[in-house]
Amino acid sequence: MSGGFHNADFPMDDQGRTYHLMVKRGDVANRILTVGDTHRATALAKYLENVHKVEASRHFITYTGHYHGTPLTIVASLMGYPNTDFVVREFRAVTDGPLYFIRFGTCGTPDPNLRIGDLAVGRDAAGIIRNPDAFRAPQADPRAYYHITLPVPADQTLYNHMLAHLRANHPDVVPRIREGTALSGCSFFSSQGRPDSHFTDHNESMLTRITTEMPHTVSIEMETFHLYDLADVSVGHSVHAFGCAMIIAERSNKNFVTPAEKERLVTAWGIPLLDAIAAIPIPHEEEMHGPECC
Ligand code: DUR
Repeated sequence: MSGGFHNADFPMDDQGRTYHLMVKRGDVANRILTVGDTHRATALAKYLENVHKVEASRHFITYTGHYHGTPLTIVASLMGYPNTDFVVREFRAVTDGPLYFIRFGTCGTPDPNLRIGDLAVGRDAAGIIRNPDAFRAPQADPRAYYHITLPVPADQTLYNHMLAHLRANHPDVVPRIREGTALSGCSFFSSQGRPDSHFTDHNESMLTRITTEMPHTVSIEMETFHLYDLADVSVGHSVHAFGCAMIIAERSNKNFVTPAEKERLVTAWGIPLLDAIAAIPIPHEEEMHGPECC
């Protein structure tokens, strides 16, 4: 166990481990698959060789190993903006060179043409942020309760690589890839337009608002926008991001995924995505210092 953390601005212990993920230099590869829950991370980490596991007390788990010979990290990044922030910043702090984050999450969809089991891919992403100030006074405009941000595009080169690789190597799954805008709420409930009789959320018109203001929306979840936002403001654009999510909720008819179907989707989409991540070209990779695990 470590003797404590130093530097309140970016806490690290004496062994150079970060405060929330507990990762140090050598623990993280430059190609990263981020999934929401520990179960999905553990299921996909079975496909890595020479695995090194870092489990932090806050439930983050980082697996790093080789995927068909290529160093690759799979992280359980949990849910929402703050957890996404921890993962991206703490991984960035302990690595060198470009970082490639591929988010493979779950989502709902407002689009009645999309189905549970489809993969919603974020060509761009926008946030839906609850505005607490609006709740302290009556609002003439019901849109004042939630701010929908401007969309941030995915990393174009990474996006093209991922889609091209999936199309060339996994043509069977291609018909179920749905490209469009990923919307990331600051909550699973209020900002995603879920009714909750215990709270005054002023979100009754949210799904209609999404389908009229953001008609290309394929997914509603809680992370992709922050990932794209951070990648966009990374110094020297050293962070590259691509976000996709398997649809588990059809918001137009209230259908929700069964446990068996969700389990099946983890590898049905996870393996094609791992294949595509391992094939991401990294400039000057041979000169870089890779992870120490493997
Ligand atoms: N998620 C949503 N909304 C949905 C379905 C899935 O936010 O309707 C994602 C994002 C978050 C987790 O990580 O799953 C919440 O259950």
